[in-house]
Amino acid sequence: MKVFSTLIFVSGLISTALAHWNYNNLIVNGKVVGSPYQYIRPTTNSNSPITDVGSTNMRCNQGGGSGSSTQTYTVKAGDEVGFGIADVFGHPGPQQVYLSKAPSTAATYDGSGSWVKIYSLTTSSIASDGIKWASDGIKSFRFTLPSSTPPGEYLLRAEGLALHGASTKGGAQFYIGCAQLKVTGSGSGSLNQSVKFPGAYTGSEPGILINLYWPTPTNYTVPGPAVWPSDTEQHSVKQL
Ligand SMILES: *[C@@H]1O[C@H](CO)[C@@H](O)[C@H](O)[C@H]1NC(C)=O
Ligand SMILES: *[C@@H]1O[C@H](CO)[C@@H](O)[C@H](O)[C@H]1NC(C)=O
Ligand SMILES: [Cu+2]
Repeated sequence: MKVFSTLIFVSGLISTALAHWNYNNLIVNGKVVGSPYQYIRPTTNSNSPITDVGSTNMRCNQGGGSGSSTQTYTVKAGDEVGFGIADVFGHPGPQQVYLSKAPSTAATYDGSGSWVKIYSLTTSSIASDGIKWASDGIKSFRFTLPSSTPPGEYLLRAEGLALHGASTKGGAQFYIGCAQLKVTGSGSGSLNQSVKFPGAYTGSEPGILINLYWPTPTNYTVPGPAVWPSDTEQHSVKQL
């Protein structure tokens, strides 16, 4: 029995780590640019999630506070961008992306400024057997960098929220990765509807503190501000 339970314990650990992910590839206009982590800040916690919404690690993950080893990729406002992952979105929940303008360069920016949400991929369906997530079974997602994004250097922050253990406060898991972008063009939007990290979440939102399994949820409210510049939630995904 002892051997048996040890085996279960070990395989539990393995499948837990295998269910996790890192955002490692930047996608621009339909293709991966560069090599993994060339334009995305690496983390120092392997693929473990952040669970303390009050931590500065909510900005760009543990070890992502500066980008000295990361390059900055030039895009135009209105380009299509996206993220690829290692290895699978192995836990249920939404995928959201936030954008923050650097005071000077993206590489030296710690993410302490204001962030707007520019992408929110949520449920594909909600039925009597529960919520189906649009990120089920995918390995990448793509979206438009708003054409009104003003020129400058930015951090583009992918956030995957895992809700399998979210029925108690602090049980939700945040998987985070920041890409460094230089945006060109003549966008002149105002980056309003912004939030800070930490600060954007309290951890008690109905979309963060939620029991996915019982009673079966019949609705889902994604946490965070409205999507900028026009409030649109995505229910299906454009993969690479
Ligand atoms: C943000 O700016 C746009 C365009 O100026 C405006 O329509 C919108 O109401 C603003 N939103 C907020 C939350 O201030
Ligand atoms: C679902 O709707 C109820 C009633 O409006 C609300 O109290 C609850 O917070 C919502 N749940 C989620 C996860 O959005
Ligand atoms: Cu896990």
